[in-house]
Amino acid sequence: MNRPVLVAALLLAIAPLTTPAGDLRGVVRFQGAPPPAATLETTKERAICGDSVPDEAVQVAAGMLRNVVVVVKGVPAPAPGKGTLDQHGCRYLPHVQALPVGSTLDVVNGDPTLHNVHGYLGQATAFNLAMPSKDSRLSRQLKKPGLVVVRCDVHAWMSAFVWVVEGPAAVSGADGAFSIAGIPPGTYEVTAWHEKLGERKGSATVPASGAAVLDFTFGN
Ligand SMILES: [Cu+2]
Repeated sequence: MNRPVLVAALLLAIAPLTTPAGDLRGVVRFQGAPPPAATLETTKERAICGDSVPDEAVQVAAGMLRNVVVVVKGVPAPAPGKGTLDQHGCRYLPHVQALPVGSTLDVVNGDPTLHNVHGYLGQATAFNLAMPSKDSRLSRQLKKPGLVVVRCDVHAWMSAFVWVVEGPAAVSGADGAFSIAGIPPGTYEVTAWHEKLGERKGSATVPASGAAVLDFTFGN
């Protein structure tokens, strides 16, 4: 192998290790007076479900908004991974998650009763899994991108949201913070989605190393 070819081959070999990538991080704020903490009344199987469950739609703590899905547009999604959707006390856990397209969703029933996990992608059923007893476990691959809204046909108050994303993504935590790693340097559109409060758009220029900061604000 002559020298230029050897050098080119070496560069190709080490390229994956040296591809520059930065991070995007920020917080999601809720401006104005947050709605008071609410509950959803249960209507059956109260020995297992309790009299009520928390209404998890709008969760604000110290002015920060939880469960906002932040997605970077124009960058391929990370490799498919795994997510879990559990059922405890007649709630889905987690309430909101984001998974790269092609990921596998493991569904678990932690309750000693029948739940079902009916996922809708738009109007169409993406999956409909019966979970007859405690520790029932099923998996489904999420092949199509988009928002999967999950409902239980037995317990009408149960809901969860699984965003099957085509770009790097994160969900804001209880402190409103999110962080997405491994983004190639560049300027990107970034969307922030909340189940009740809609969508916000922003733009971020991600450096070759280090982090870009982009905050979002929802509210009244
Ligand atoms: Cu249920």
